[in-house]
Amino acid sequence: MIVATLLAAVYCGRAAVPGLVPAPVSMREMPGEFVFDSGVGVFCEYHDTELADYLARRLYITAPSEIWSYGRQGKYIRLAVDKHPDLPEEGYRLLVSSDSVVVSGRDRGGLVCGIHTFLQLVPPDILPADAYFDTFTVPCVEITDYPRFPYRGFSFDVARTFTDARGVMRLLEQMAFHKLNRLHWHLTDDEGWRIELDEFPELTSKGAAYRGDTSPVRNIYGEWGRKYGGFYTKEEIREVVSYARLLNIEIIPEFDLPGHSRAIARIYPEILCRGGVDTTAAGYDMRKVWCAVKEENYDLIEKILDEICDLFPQAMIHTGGDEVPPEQWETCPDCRALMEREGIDTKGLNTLLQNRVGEMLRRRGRSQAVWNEAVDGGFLDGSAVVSAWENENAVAEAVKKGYRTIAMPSQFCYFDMKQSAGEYGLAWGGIIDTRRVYEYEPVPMGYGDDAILGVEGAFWTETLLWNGRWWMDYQLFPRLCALAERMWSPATFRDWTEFDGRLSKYHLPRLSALGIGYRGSDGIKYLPSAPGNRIKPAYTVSGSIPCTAKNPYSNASDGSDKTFARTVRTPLGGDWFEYTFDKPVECTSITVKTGYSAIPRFVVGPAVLEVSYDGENYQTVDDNFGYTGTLFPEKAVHKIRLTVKGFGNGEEAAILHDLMIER
Ligand code: TNX
Repeated sequence: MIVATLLAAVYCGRAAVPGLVPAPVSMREMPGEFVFDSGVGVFCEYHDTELADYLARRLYITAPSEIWSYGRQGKYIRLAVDKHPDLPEEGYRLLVSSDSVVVSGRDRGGLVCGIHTFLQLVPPDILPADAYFDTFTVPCVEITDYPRFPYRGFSFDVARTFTDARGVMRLLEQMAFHKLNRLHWHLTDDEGWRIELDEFPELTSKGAAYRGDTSPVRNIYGEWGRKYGGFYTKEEIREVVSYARLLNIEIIPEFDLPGHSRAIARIYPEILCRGGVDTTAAGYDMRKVWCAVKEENYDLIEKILDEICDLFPQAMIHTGGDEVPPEQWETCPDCRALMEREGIDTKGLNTLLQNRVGEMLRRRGRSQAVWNEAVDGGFLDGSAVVSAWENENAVAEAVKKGYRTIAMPSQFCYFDMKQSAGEYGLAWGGIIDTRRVYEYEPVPMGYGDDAILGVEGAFWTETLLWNGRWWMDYQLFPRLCALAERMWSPATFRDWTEFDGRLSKYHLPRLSALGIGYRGSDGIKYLPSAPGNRIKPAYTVSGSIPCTAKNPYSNASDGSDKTFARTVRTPLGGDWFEYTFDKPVECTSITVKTGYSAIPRFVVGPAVLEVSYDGENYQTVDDNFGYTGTLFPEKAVHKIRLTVKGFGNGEEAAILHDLMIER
């Protein structure tokens, strides 16, 4: 078997045309190949040992990396930073010949990009973290390559749904593999505060890092009562920042204000306005906007920025400014007086606040980035970088006004959007498939490439919740590969058929090898069942709460996935729902689905899911049921029951679907 695996590595992985993603500016294939064997070492210049170690680790070279000296004999891989006056920043040359591999960056960033190109040239079998090969081959090529845009970003929301430091580092590796160089880390929002601060330990200890249950922050999506979340310690943040730096990725932390601030406002309600907005309708203070007048607020922001700047040395800092609901300022006597005095409206007040916060950053020698709404006031400081997300107009507007602009219109760059009509995900920005991303042109009409700083993809996580890592992979890949090509490759490289072929033939196998659960072009990858395995035996649904006349219980057993049952009120602890089969059913799996089918709202959980084989005795299948759950029965199933726990879902109703039963 070992021999067979080695042969497979030697022969199958030999790519006739190495299909790189993103496509390099120029590549010349040459006859021959570099045969890697256990005698090959990695050599580097004195200051780059960490990169040499990184490459050695990825290739399972156990010999220590060595400092390069001329006149070496034998085969080698050499990493260098050389003067390339003809190459732009982050450019590199990669030369694979039969006795050596030389990766030569115009700067350290270029070297990192070149290393990742080389990692795409090795057979995919080499890429898994637990693979080990004594020998493999790489085709001889000569590549000269450099990026189209200096800023190639990805924005990751860890505030709505927390992803731990390891998960973030996994994302960094995926980004580096596609030559992205900026992680915009969305660390604060209404549903969570994820950074540990020395001066304000309550933010994490009192629970702004957790939502649901006894936490002061409640869920919006999913279950009102389930407690979940987390935060990063300073130590973890430093570790992530340093791993990012190794991979040529700068992290831009976001402290989103003045809106999107419910989590911090739940801990420090004194930051809110003195206003007459109704705060109790939800049985919970839903306000989320910092008062723009209170001087103590600016003191607090200064102190928070002190600690953020310390954690992210030299970085640009994002201070939000998006989606500020105007009502709270409109009803605050202090904010109203300020707006009157300055002759501005709430948009202007957002800009005024951002300029004050920007000033704090500039005093610390830092750049400020803001969402495009901050431009709307008309006097945003000219040094601010604008993340233009609402649409292509917002990009054009920011460019026209002369701001350094990051193009990330949601209609092309938001990977929380669904990829086809029937799939899970949001749709307000449209249905975005890989082709739509690939065909996106980020530079506004009439401008050249240097009109924008670059491009950014985004993954917002309010709907991620329980489906976790696989859904993230599914949403990011291969759409991120397509966007990476727009960020890196020349504008003229734009042939969908060629890209699609290159992707499926060469790149998807690499993603598989890296353990990425990408979406297949048919959307099949994640479907839990093979088509044709589904059976629809007769059963009835009942419950402790009546359903509406329009959406009765029978809708959850009518054989159609388009109809659903909807209760007349929210389910509370003790409420139950039951599915009773006419005849006990033999099957391999039964999936219980509740809530909307595209996003987790109106779910039944938190609940206990039970099965009964005899119609009388129940066995627990899942005592932490959220919105869906699958059971793999041991024998014919008679009944299935859901019993609601705790607070219920915090919405006005619950929705139940047909069971998905597999033969
Ligand atoms: C808009 S993008 C938002 C986010 C949401 C996202 C959902 C932006 C600046 N604001 O708060 O998570 O839509 O797609």
